[in-house]
Amino acid sequence: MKEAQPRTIFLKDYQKPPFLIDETVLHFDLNEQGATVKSRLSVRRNPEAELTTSDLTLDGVDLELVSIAIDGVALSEGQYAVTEEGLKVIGVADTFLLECETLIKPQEITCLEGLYKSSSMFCTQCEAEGFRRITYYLDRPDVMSRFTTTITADKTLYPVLLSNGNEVERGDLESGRHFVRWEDPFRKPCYLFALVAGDLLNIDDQYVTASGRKVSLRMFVEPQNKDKCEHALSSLKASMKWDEDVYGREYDLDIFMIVAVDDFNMGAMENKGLNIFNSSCVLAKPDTATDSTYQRIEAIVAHEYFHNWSGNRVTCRDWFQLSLKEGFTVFRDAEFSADMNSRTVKRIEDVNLLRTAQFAEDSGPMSHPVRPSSFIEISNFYTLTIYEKGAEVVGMIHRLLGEELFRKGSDLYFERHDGQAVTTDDFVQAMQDASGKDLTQFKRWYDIAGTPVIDVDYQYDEQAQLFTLTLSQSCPSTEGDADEKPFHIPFTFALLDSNGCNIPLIQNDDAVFANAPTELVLDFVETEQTFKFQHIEKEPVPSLLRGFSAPVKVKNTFSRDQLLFLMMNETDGFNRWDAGQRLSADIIQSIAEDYMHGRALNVDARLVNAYRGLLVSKSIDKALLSKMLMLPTESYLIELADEANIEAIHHARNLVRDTLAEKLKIELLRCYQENTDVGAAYSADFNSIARRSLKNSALNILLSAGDSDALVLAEKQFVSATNMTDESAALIALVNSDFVSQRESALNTFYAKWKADPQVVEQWLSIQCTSAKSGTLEAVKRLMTHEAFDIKNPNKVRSVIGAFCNHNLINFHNLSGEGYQFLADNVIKLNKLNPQIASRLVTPLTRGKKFNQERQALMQAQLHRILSEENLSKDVYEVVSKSIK
Ligand code: 0A1
Ligand code: ZN
Repeated sequence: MKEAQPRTIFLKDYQKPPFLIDETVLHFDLNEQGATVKSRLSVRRNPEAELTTSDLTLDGVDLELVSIAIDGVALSEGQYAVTEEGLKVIGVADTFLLECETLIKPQEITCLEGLYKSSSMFCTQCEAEGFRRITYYLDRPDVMSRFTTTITADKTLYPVLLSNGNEVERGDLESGRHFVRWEDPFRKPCYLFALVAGDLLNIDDQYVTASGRKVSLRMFVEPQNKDKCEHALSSLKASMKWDEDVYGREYDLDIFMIVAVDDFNMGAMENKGLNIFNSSCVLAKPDTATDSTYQRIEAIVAHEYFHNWSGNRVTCRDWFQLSLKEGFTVFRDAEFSADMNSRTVKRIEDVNLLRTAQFAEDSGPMSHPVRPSSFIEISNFYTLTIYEKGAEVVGMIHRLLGEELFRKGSDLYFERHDGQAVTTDDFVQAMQDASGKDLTQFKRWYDIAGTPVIDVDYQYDEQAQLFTLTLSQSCPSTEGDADEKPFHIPFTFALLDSNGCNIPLIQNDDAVFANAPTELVLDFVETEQTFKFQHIEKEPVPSLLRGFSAPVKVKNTFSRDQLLFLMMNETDGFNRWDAGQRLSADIIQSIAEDYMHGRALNVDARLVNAYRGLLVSKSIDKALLSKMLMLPTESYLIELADEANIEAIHHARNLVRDTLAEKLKIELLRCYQENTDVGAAYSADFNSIARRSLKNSALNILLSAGDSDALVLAEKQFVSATNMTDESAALIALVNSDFVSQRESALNTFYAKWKADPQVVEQWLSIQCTSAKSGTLEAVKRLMTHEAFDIKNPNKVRSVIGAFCNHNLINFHNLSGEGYQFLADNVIKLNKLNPQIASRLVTPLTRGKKFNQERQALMQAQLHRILSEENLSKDVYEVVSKSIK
């Protein structure tokens, strides 16, 4: 056990920085043994600081201090002190020039923070607190400085030397070395600093901004990836155009660079002018990347680009405000993806993630508000709550204000705070000031953790032709709290008649009938609130929380027949899909109950008929249909349960799927044929994606049920596919089937074909590890000894250990407890190598609450084992200690 427990940092303790750094001049000497970093910082006392101190305290981790001087005079012992956490310079003046030289060892860094090596290249990751691993600094986002960076290195090994801003000078040096100098004209916090050095190729493009400025777009990759850049570059151009059109935001430097690196903890990083991407989130060509990878790349490229305004030009005051940049930027990238593709499908995907994973986080031991009030390790707070719920919160402001006022608000926000480090309150204030809409109550969304629950009650009075809707809200995290106050919830609502047509909504008799809206965003602000709608001639079916207008749980109020009606007739695409999910979930849940009680198992024929209706429908949008064909996932079914029985859920869900395969074989085969193109060139437009998704879902359903006609189709598709979507879909279908020899042979063929391509190998690994059939614990352990696996590479860890523990639930939760032990073993191993990855990986062990006592005890035992490890990182300590009961 650690002797001293890690310190908790509180928002309430925030104080302005006592010193500011106006200029930061950096000089890097990159060598094979290590790197020398010289810094020249123009420091001055902050006139606004609450706290005056005579000493300057800088952050620094694992640095070797070589020299230190102030205003050109070397400091002697006693004038400074080096500690575990940094450097204290004693008794400084109001303004001075601080010069430091430090030695670092990028080659030895396995945590992938600061300056490190990924294969043959040097690269950096400074968010959140990585810069302190490069040099002594005020490593906090409210210290913004102008950076000049000179990099020197061997010219043959590292012909490309990059940093933020514009290149201002380059030249050759002695001994085969060279240098490049970069200047970033924009003040920025050090978490946005970046450096890359390597033997990289560049693929170039150009963008002309709305005001006519030419911007060079340059993507740097290792030579073997030069044909995988096109999609990222076209996504970048589309993002630049979209941000001009929708937010009036132009790019501000002469060059925008993207670099792909193989070893990266997250998806990508928005460093000013020099975005660094995980290779798996940026490299694509049709024969190696699936449709979902294409869409993910489009979204992540946009996300990082949008940060240039929401994050870089206007940044966060402190890390408690992380959602200021992340929630807003996720909202922006989601809107972008919705505009580029199917809006309904994008919403379905986002809500699916929110309801399965974010809701679980929000009711788990690490639950925190969108603006947390404390943390031990900030890396643990790059969460679904900060990102996805944060985006929902911004989305609700958008819904409450409407398009035009929201744009006025964002214009005011960017104008008012350009060049500043601000808070989520500043964001809401700008929205309020620009719109005139009072958002005081709304702010509660930022401060309170947990998912609010809405109870819906409604009545129809035929005589009075009156429909009365009563909504009541509560939040589990504030239950019993004397101060429990309601949230301001935008509740989008409609009424449908028996033909599925929207009925005009008249709340006030004076309203002119013809102009009455057919959809309303209700301001639901009381604990219990009633809304009345007049002139409703026949009993309607209510359409609730359309488009999932707020991140809440709506207690299920519908009968199966009503859900069937909505599944066939809802005019809101999201709600139509959701009705199908609710109906399927309800049916699976009752089969699971019967399974647990040893009763006969039957699939409600209404579901089969509904699916038949969808499959034969000529009018339904294919993108929506492709989503409707997917049954609720096991993770979502677990999230819906009070106490989940994974065996029962797994069995019941499979039974429903197999019944659909059996009863709808003809329709599914037709769907497969009708959506198969032979010889067509690959296109990633959303219609083509929907058609591929449809046919591959049909194939998967049939083959999982053991259909031999589907086996023939899958084998044919596997060998003849001209794109990775179809090739991997065929492999997935085979791997999830009981055709053992075909499964093994397909896996071997696939690996032999693609073993040189890391992005495809990642897919190969995760396809096996997520399959209930092929991904048993033994098989997963065997894969960890395969040449394709490398525990130091986060993508490989995610594809094997992460995939198994998060998505192969029936095997991970095996009652032997071996799955839990396996995860704990690997968390312990990774704790030393890469604490961020270790602490993210541990999540499934913290979700015990949903399972029975026996499983909970097994999970807790593993958490205790982890906690008793020596030298536990802050990252793992925080998650595990908060999860122990
Ligand atoms: N800001 C990046 C994500 C990111 C966050 C933390 C990192 O290291 C701890 C790396 C990247 C984004 O939102 O894309
Ligand atoms: Zn981001």
